[in-house]
Amino acid sequence: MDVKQRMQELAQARYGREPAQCGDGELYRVLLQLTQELAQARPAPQGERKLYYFSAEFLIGKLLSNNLLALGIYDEAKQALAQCGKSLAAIEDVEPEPSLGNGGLGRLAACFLDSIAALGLPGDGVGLNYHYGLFKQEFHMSHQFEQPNPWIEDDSWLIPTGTEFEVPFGFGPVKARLFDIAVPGANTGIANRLHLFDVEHPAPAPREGIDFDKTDLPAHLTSFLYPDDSDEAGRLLRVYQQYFMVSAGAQLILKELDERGCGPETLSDHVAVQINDTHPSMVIPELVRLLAARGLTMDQAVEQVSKTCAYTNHTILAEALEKWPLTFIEKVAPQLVPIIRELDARARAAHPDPKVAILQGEEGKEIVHMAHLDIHFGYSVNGVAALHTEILKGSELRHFYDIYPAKFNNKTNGVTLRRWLEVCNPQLAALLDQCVGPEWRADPTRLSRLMDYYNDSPVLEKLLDIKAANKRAASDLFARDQYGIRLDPDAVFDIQVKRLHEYKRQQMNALYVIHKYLEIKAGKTPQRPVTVIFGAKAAPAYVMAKHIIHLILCLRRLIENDPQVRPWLHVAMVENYNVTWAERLIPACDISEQISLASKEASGTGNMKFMANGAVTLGTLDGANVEIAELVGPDNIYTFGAGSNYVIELYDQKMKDGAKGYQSRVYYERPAVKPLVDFLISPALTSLGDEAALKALWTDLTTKDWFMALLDVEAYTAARDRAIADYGDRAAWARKMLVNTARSGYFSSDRTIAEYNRDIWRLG
Ligand code: 26Q
Repeated sequence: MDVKQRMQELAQARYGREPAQCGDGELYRVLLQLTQELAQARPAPQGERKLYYFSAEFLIGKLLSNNLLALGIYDEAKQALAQCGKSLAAIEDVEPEPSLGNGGLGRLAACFLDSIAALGLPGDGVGLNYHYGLFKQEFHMSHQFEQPNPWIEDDSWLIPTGTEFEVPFGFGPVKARLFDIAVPGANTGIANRLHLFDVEHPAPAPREGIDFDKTDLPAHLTSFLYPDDSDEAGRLLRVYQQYFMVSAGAQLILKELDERGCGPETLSDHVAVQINDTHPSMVIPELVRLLAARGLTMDQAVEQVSKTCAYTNHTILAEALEKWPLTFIEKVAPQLVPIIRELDARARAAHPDPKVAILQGEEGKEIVHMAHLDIHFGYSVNGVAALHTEILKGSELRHFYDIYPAKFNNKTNGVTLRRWLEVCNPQLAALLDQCVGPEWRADPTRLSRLMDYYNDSPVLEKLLDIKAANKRAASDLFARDQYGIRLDPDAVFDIQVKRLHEYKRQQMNALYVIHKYLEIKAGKTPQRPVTVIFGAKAAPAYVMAKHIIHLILCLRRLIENDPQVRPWLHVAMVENYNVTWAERLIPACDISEQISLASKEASGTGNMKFMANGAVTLGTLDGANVEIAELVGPDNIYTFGAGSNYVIELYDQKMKDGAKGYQSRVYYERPAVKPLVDFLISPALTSLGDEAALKALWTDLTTKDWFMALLDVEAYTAARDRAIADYGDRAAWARKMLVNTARSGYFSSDRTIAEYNRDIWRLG
């Protein structure tokens, strides 16, 4: 296709004008249509077995640039636009960003779809079409507020398919309507699909905030993505959403199986279902139910489903492991209850240890352990980084590993370097083309050839120049979109962007800010200015997370108003951090903060994106940081803090005797720590914000500190000061950047998906 010509035709047909006379919004819709036409003309890949990737979240981000790239017309489109005086960046600004995910798990699902298509594998996503996504974050008076994020416009990536299924809820049937988003594969001629189910009559957005009438369930099933929090309200709604997704998805699978001319007794020969955390776990009993309804015996149905479904675990935080009261399921989908009882009975007969039972608790108060269902009746259980899988086998799922050692396997996460390097950092991508050849785009392990330039001054200079340019660009966009707030591009950019959670320890980062602030006030200026950038949404009901945001925003104000400190230290927090902000900030980062309490972060994927873009990691030996450290070597990463074995030991001690194990008070009393923590309740800070919130945070840190920020804060401060000092030797720092990019090829999601296919899916 001649892109320029087609753009002209579409601009004329839609708006009666030449592209040069169109506004950015009009050109966005022209390019959307053009891209859709090309993607929809592509055939689906064929194979014996087809994958269905079930996930409650697909954090896909904006799609225009990625789809242009996958369709092989990115450069052509950019040029055609340039010829009529338009910029692709400006046009992309118009595109609304869907927020169909909380964070890592949702973004991983999006990277996986990109890689499945790029490898030419037959695999579709199955999820929900949330109209208002996760909330949009606003800051007022240094507090977070939540608003709906409507993203569906008349012209959107959603393709109505006309396919509908009835989902049989306890209160009656609800129609599920299928919309698809095309997923074209880069460098292949094929396209897969992301299937998003929607209700027939979606409710309008609430006028203010994200509360809605919970009694009108059928209209609200696909309104919001329920956030990752521990609050009770809305949990029942989440079970309704989950059943809506898996029932419609299971019916789609059986319909497609039938269309291929295959009987239900051959399900596992033709279908693989990947269950992305336990959110879609009800697909197991639902498939059993539907197969039985199609004439299979219970034995046959269970066998087929057990050879079809595979489960990925993304967390070891006990509170995030889904356990639903059986009464919820009785209400939502009563037809599943006898099936779950039957599966539980079969599991108990084979494995009498009550710890591995699916149903636990006394009659009438039973709870369903969703992960247990997956492990007994799935054929694969995987963790998402080497350390995480070892912890699952040795601690969290030890009893299951004893029973089913062969089911357990590791699949270290990866990210699509098409979005996270090619599109978001075109200058670095071009330099890599020159140094290692453009083949790295199809085979990221070729990035290791960059090591040949370890002592090449012009290349090292170029790396520094590109980083500086990316920092300036990020500063400009920050000033444009974040209330005119300026970042100093000459400062060290030290960035922590991820969901707000105590285990990720943004509060420890804030304690470092206080440490620097107090040093500067005492006359000790740092070697160079540092800009500390945060981006994080807190779940609306997660009180402590909201207090931490408040602390960060108060520190920002404090420093803004202090002429002695401001030249040296700057705190910025992005409002409504999302995929688009990630694409702007990651290429601009010098120091990547990955400071979770060891053993708590299953993998992390931001850490991989930062690494590929030449940031140096400051992190604990947690999740995939461990693998990053092995790949880059000790000179090219800053690690610190307690190790995972020690942390697990501390928790075990506390479990056995509350007076044993970690005692935050002991660390609080240390002379280097106390002033930092006490600053939270100093008049300097409390006068700027909500004294009660800051006091609550102080009390938590000094008496509980469940995620042990005070245990690591001294080692963290030392490691961070060392990193900032090392930054001054520009040539040495450039080498660290080079090594990080050179070693990042392993973290391509193409590699991860090739492993899933080889070990789990075998799509043929
Ligand atoms: C559960 C019950 C009720 C309501 C919400 C939830 C819920 C929702 C989302 C629980 C968990 C999540 C999301 C988890 C998540 O994002 N995990 C991250 O997965 C990444 C991809 O594997 C890892 O890199 C991260 O380490 C892990 O935290």
